[in-house]
Amino acid sequence: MRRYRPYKNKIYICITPKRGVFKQKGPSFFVPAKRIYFYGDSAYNTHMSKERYIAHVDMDAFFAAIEQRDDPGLRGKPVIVGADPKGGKGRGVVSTCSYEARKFGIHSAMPISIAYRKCAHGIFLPVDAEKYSRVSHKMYDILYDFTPEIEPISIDEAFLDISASHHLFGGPQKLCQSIKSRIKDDIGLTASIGLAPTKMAAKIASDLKKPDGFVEVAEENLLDFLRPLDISKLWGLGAKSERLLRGMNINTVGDLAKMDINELEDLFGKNGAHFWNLANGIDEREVETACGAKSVSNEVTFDSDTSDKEKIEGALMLLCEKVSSRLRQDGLKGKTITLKIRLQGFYTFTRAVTVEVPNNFADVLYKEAKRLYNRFDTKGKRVRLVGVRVSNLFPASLQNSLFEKYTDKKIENIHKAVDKIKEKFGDTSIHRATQMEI
Ligand code: DCP
Ligand code: MG
Repeated sequence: MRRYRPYKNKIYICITPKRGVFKQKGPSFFVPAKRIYFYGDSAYNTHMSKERYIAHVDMDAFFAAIEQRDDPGLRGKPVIVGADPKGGKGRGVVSTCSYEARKFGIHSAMPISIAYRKCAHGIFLPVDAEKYSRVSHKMYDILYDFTPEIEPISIDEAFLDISASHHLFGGPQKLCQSIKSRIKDDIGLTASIGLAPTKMAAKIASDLKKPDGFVEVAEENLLDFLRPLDISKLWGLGAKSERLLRGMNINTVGDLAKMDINELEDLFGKNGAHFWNLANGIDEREVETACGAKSVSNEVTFDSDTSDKEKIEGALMLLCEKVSSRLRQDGLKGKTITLKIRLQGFYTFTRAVTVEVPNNFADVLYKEAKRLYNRFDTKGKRVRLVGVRVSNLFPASLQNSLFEKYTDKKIENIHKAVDKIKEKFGDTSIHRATQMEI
């Protein structure tokens, strides 16, 4: 047998979270020359993966409610905020109206002359944009006390990803109730909140029990929740597409969910798969915080479609290394790890998980990406492409008290050492043992 000794006289650096960095002469396994191997283990057991909890907060009758708050004489009365009705001859529209005015069929964007006809005895008030904007700032200040992950949608409406912070407030439901109480106590107004695993469901839920509502859609009830909804509730479905579907007797989200994805793709192109996904509760869109880069990602297409688990996991590890490096270069950490899988036939899926602690460690990314991949059912199809994306980004320097207890200086130092090695010897100088060429 040929003796394989390419490692003679070479120094190998092994790094383990437990033992730190040490040097040894020659490894005990076959590895390509000039490579330094990095052994990670499950050093991140404290970083529990979590289900997604997205809250959609929407103030009730916002402009009108502020006016009622400031003038007790308006409470319980139909208040219409908007253009001057000029005795029914006014131009312009209704901005909003109190729930008492809604009973007369008045709503936002309705011509003010029609609103006047419907409720001439209503109290018509002009828009006080500056005042509403001040209240809006107070509302956002309250929301930021519960999570930094906020996507502002409008003056009175925002998405919150509370997956990582709810444990500090006694769970997702308690956190939502606390937001409602704070808004009531501090600003004297009511908000309605929808809590769900997806943005679309959270948004629909917040509207169901207005005013002062709270509706939770648990992960296991998501499909039951979506099924009876009218298809007009589906995000992004235009009036033309809606008419087309109704013509085919598809009237509810459940009807759409049962359709063949191929048929939908024939009808709506790539939007077809998107609608099918939404109808089936698949909505990986994230809460996009207003902070610079939204995500860092990398993906690879295999030379030929493959079912080889080792090859796919090797590819994932390489991708995680690259994303991790890029995050650290850019001084960022992220909390949401998304796996992208394209199967033969070009079917593309994403699966995401949010971890408690923002991080940029390749080990954590790989552990999560691998877990997502292992949970994914390819239904016997071969894999064409895999990708890894990290989002919900934070500055790496952020000493956020929400996460402080989890930071592990040792592990941080190991990654810094890896970065230094890469800086000196190049990107390919250091890899994990299971990582494969692709
Ligand atoms: N607005 C407006 N013109 C519109 C819609 C809204 O000026 N066409 C303003 C007035 C609303 C505020 O934006 O008070 C928030 O819009 P919403 O759609 O959230 O409506 P409301 O908060 O008034 O009522 P709801 O309880 O239905 O959320
Ligand atoms: Mg509102």
